[in-house]
Amino acid sequence: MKQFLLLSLVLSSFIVQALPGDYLAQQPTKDDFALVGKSTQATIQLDDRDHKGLKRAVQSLQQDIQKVSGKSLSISPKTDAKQLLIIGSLGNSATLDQLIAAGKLDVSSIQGRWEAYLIQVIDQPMPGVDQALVIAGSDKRGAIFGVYDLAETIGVSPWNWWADVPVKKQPELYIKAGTRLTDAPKVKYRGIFLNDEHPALTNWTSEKFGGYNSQFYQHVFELLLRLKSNFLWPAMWNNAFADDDPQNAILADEMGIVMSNSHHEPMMRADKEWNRYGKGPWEYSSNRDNIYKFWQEGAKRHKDLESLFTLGMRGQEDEPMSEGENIGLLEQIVADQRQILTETFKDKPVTEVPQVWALYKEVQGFYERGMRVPDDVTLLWADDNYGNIRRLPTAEERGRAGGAGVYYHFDYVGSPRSYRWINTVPMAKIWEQMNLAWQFQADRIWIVNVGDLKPMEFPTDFFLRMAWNPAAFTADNLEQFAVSWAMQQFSEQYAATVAELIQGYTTHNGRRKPEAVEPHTYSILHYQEAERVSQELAALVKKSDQLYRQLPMEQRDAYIQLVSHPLKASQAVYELNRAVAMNKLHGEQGRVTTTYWAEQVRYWFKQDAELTALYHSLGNGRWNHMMSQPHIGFTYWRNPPANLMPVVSVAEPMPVADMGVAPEGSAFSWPISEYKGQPLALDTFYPHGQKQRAIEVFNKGSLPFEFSAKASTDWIQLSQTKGQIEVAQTIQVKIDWSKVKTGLNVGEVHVQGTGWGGAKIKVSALKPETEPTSGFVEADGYIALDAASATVQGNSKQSWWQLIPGHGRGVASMAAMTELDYQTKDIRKAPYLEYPLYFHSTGEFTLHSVIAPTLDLVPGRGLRFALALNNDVPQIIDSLADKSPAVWDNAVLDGVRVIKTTIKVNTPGEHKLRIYLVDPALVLQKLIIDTGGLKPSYLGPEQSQRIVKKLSKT
Ligand code: REL
Repeated sequence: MKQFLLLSLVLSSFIVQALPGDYLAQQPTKDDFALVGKSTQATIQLDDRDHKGLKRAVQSLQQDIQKVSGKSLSISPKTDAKQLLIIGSLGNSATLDQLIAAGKLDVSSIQGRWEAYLIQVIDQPMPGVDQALVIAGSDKRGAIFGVYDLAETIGVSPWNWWADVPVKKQPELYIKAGTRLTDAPKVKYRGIFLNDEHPALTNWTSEKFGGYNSQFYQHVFELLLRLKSNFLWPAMWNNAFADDDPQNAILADEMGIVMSNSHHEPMMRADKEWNRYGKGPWEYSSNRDNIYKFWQEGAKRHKDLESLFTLGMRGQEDEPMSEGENIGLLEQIVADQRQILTETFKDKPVTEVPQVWALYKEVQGFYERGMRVPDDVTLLWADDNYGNIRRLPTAEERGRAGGAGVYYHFDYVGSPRSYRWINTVPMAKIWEQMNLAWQFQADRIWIVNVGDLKPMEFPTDFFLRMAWNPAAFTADNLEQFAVSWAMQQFSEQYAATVAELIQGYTTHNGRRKPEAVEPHTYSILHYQEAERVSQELAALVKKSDQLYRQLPMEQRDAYIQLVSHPLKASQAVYELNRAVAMNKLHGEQGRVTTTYWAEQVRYWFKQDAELTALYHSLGNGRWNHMMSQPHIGFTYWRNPPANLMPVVSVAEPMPVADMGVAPEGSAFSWPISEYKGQPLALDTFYPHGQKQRAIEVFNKGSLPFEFSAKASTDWIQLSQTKGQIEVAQTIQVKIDWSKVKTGLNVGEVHVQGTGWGGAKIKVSALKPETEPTSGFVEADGYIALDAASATVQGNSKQSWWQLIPGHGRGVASMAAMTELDYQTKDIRKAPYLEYPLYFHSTGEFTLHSVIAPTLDLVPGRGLRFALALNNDVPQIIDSLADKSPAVWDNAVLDGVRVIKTTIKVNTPGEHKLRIYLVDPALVLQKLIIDTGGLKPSYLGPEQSQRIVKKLSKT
């Protein structure tokens, strides 16, 4: 976190290329173009002939300029002003033609390209005009994107309407003289899928717009265009885009959005339309004629509207086709669908009608078993619904005319657990996966399931901007993007903190989605894990609240939506679960604090409801319903119908004093331990391990009592030896290592209070024979390493280990990357990560390699790495050796896969652990070597202590 902040501060004035350019003059000179000058203002010139969608965008720009500067620029087809903002698409603007003919404008950089635009300042463009700013698009959307580029540049965030981000007001707006920039997208279709939309989005749309009609969709389309995207799968749970409001499809086309339907809705017809109009069963083998006609109508309806036809067929409501529907039949279905398209599009060959085959869920299996579609159809590979791409094109597939795309998820309804409530996907995870898509040339379609859209502003923005130009995003500039993004939404001085907070809460949610966090997820017994996470979140919330108080009033609503709500709501769900776990433990131990934890559960449950209510009250209910997705009380994959307050126990304390004693790391406490025959002990102390361990002395009754604690030997140090207990107190136990002999030392702490005899807690301290000289030191029964602590050896242009900051459960991960299709031949020559270790013990130990839940997305390759101790022959590990559903379930819930292997340490002392690169896409997060004392926990222990060898002076 600290590293992140530092980097952010250093770069806070740096704008990532992916955000609009810096052609707005902050200190204008007389040569700059005055869009809005002191006493002048430009006229927007737009040809009457130009696209209606462009006109709409220009009108939005006009309003944006007004919001920013207070001045309303007029829009005119004429060129009779001194200062002109000339906007047009090539071939539809006489003014652009004139400038090109006069040699004033060179459009060769955009001509003939898909969605390209050029923004240029021209002096004396034509007689009578002093200066012009030209926005020329190679086509309709190119021009629209140019217009919205200018809107962003003058200070209007794409989230102005959708997240109440205020515009950055400036009375005068100048564009730098000499500005000339060209841009065009790298991924052809870039879009979102509105899905799983009930209750939140559906209730909101019906309250605000009366349903999923064109008044609603107009805002979705505009958002997409402002984010320079062009593609939509509409909401479909109980909706049919083109049928609910016939204007929907017409408006999409007019504004410039290419419509399609989700993977189980072929031929531009919604699933729900079949319920409304279909005759007979949705079974092609038995009801071909009716389904054929149904599809014919879809093709006809969308013939003149820009569309991407989904081919194939699945069962209704996202189910596989019924048994008996086989590859042969599916090939027939695609052939029939092509036939329909051929008949409908008489004016062009069917190969020029954009079509996609979504290889989602079971459909990928059809492909793997040999089913093929015509070459011009785009193959849409999907993730596993949890953000891990299942497959990317092979070299042969990359040669297909239709190319490939990727369908990704930020939201999902299904097993092992739905996640529909809040943003849970860290930016670095999206980058890591979509960068692979880009490397493997899956660049025709990038579509992401954004659920209700609203809580996914940041990842959606990131995904779509990355789709525009994936090459501009590298592991090294991701954090800069977050800062630049934050700068666009809020004042510059808050940007670094905003980026840090977003990174903070998404790292937390990436560790485990709130819906899947359970009371027992994070350990309340070991490594202070649950408490540590609690402190991390509390620190973020504190920072967030401080920032909130400093923020100008007008930025606060946006801040709640984009930063503080998701952070605090994630904290509430986490703390609720921690409190349930504490309530259970304290209940079992009979503590008076049981009731305190029950109240904590109620507090966080109420807090969650209040956070939702606050969100819904913003702007007089502007976002009412938007956070109404139930998210507490899951018992299986499906969400509960409403948030469910967990069952808690309440203690009725005895009217006397009664002592209990619990050592850290143990669910047992005194005196229960006596009856269970479980002697109490603290985990063994090591010189380089945990510094202190706690003994809790607690009350089970309502009257106070005196206690005393005595160590049996002078090397055991206690933070206190007596006191009065009303509720509970903690005695911290430390070791005075100067008084400890080499080998195992055993003593005890005797705690006396009420009750007979008192509690005796065994304390052991193990002083190894040798003093560690260098490396991460074995202590407490393990060595834990953060992947990013490696020394990287042997990186080459063909294959390399890449540090990805902000990735994974900690601060960074190490990813195996290679040139496309590169195969590691000689593992000994492959790049490797090296970790210096220091062992006190010898033997066969289990190494836990914690990796991202990436899949073997390159056919024929696994997801392998190799490991070796020192110069041993590297041992190849197939991280996907176990492909059972249960293993996958755990991996996606845990956000990591843990691969266990055995390593043999023959001698104590210094060793080197090496992790060799074998297959690309493997991402290493952490390594833990269990030397016999590793305790169960979710994240594993924090990194072990490292001794750095002092260089001897020469
Ligand atoms: O994430 C998906 O693509 C599917 O789950 C959806 O298409 C599907 O509509 C699901 O929400 C319906 O139950």
